[in-house]
Amino acid sequence: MSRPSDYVDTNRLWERHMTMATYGATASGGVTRLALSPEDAAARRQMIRWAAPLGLKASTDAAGNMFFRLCGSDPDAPPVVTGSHLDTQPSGGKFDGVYGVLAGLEAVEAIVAAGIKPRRSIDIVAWMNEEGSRFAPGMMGSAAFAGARALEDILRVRDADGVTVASALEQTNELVPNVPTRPLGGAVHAYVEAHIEQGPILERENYSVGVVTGIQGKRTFRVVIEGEAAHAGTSTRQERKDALMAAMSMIQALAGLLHDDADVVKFTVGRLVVVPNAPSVVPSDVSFSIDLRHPVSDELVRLGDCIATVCAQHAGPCEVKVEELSSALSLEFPSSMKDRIRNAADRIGVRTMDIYSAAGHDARYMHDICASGMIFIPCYKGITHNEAESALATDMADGARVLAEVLVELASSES
Ligand code: HGY
Ligand code: MN
Ligand code: MN
Repeated sequence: MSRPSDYVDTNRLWERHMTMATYGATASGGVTRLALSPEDAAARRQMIRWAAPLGLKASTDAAGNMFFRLCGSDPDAPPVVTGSHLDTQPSGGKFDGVYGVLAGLEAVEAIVAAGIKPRRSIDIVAWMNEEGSRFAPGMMGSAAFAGARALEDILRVRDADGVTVASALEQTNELVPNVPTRPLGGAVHAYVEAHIEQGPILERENYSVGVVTGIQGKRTFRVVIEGEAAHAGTSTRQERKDALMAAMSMIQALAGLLHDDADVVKFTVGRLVVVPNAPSVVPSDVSFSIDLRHPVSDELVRLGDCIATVCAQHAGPCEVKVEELSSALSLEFPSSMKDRIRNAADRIGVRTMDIYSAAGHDARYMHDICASGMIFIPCYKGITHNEAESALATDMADGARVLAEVLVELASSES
């Protein structure tokens, strides 16, 4: 009996990644496709063009998530959902997020080619703003879908130019016309996300597929420091309210406090904004981001709760405000989903290893509302959030083959 995985087409999957990479292509071979940008809209239109011949019904919700539905024989049964994100980091690669959306499309195309009509509908989803670089925090679309974040809260977030998510979403919808809307959220039977590992383990251990056991916890903050602009030549150190010096002192103190020899704590200051950012003016206003991660939730809580105190202690003559943008504890995916992925891979002769995710994914929010799981494939030397990100076509196809088998099983199940 032919299996859906037999119909996965390695070249088609690879070529679609190369086509998607043209939407926001950079001179050095990476991709800049920020959430709700014109490039994001182009990628969405491309998905519609690929989905239409398969009879997939496109729709979008109030959070800007996009769905492509393979209708099942029982329209009332909660659907199975698979996907990831199309937005990238500013200097991103061709595979982070995109692989999950295109592996979902490839798996569904294989299911259709195999002549399988699932009982449950299968939705391929492209979540809005997973990366959180233009609009912070990330995972906005999946968080709103799962009810972890209020829609109003995400719509009012502004980018560095003061553009709100609401108005960027309006522009995107104008650039992607005639897509029916659907209610935000709703019952989901199960969710499976395919993604590149964004680490070196699978490649080093020579596995093409990883069964993801869980995702480490992550807390993000924005620190805003208010000082006073002054002349670099005439103002004395005594009288200065130098917001950048205060920021440096805070970051130095946090780096010391969060340093662990075991190198498990992940502390990142990825964004630093200095105002007026002029060589001969003492900085009046500085803001910086904090991305803090740890696999042990208690540790993440304990360390994250120190941040506001440390910043206040190092503010000097400046004012400081610490805002927590997101907080998500570590999670373990249900064994039922891990076993299902492992068994599907075994059935089609794909070797797997269990692997923990140090990176965050939209599956984190779907885990709160339905049985969820993730399938990893290797990426070159674990390089990611970097224009040099790369993956092998054969690994991508193996991941899509396992995904196709899992989706058919889930979409055929009664309970
Ligand atoms: O930050 C993350 O973990 C994800 O790759 N956006
Ligand atoms: Mn991602
Ligand atoms: Mn990412």
